[in-house]
Amino acid sequence: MVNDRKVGIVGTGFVGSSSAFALMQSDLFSEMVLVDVDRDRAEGEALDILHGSPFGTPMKIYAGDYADLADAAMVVVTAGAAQKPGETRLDLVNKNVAIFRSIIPAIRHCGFDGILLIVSNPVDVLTYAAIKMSGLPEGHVFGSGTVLDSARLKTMLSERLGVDARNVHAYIIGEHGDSELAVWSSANVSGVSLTDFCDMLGHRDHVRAEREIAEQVKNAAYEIIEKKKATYYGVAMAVKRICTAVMRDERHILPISSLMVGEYDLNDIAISMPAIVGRDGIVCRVPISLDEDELSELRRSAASLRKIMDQIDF
Ligand code: 6V0
Repeated sequence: MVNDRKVGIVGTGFVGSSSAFALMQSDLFSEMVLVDVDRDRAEGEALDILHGSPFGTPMKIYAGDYADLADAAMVVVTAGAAQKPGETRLDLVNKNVAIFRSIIPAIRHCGFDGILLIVSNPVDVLTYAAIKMSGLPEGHVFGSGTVLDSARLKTMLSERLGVDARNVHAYIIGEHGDSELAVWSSANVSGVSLTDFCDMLGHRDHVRAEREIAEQVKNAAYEIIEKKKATYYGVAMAVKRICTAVMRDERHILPISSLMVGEYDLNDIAISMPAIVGRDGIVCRVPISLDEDELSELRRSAASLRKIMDQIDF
């Protein structure tokens, strides 16, 4: 029996503990179990977060084992090595695929039958690995993908345009990493195309500005890691956003990483594109229109992921 008010987090480092802290304040769950190979770490984080919960909605928060995940409605996986300064997300691949070989079967063998959200990097490769290793229905396993990158894009556009980030509709799609792309052709501010909005504000050289912003989004993680060694608050809010879409059955459109089945002629690869997300996981993917350049960039992004995936025995 799935407990609709229970969430598990595997990996309680920077990202896992920040996600737990964000979820404690979300009112989505009344029970949260934290699992980590470093049991002391999981226990310490659980206690620290638990002690703050009476200021929100009191809930049960504890360190546990895989068996405690059996009836969770959602499990969020943030375990694994993180990027070091100068390292790309794809450099992490071998270390984290090896860690997934122990984590994912353990989650499955405990009887877990909920929604599995992958956050560890490289998130697209690890989402694919989790789909293959878990045996869960394909729509129940997906990655946080470019949800964070799209939030970074909206933040930067909002600052440039002087408008609420929630009125900015724009996506980063493709790999969550160096080959990701911004979909400028359909970017808009509350229905007004970005080009028209820039014209309205008297911003002239917006093509150059778009290029700069896309680069800043792509390099945001590197910049933060260079300055403070890790990134975690932004992604924790992305985790909370995705969990909200699932647990409240919002059918919200989010650029998660999921298994492609012919969209944009891509198959057997997990990559980010917008999808409707609800209580049963992925309701359907939404293949937004891309212009010719965007389509070839997306295919290039998929090809760079494929090159890495071909070296791994899933
Ligand atoms: P961290 O602070 O080193 O935490 C990792 C945690 O995983 C540690 O507590 C480890 O003990 C634990 N761990 C390692 N092996 C296992 C195992 N076999 N079973 C259980 N727990 C294990 O790293 P941090 O929290 O900073 O990053 C975690 C992952 O998130 C990394 O792969 C990052 O690259 C990734 N991120 C993903 C983002 C996204 O947008 N998808 C954003 C930021 C980071």
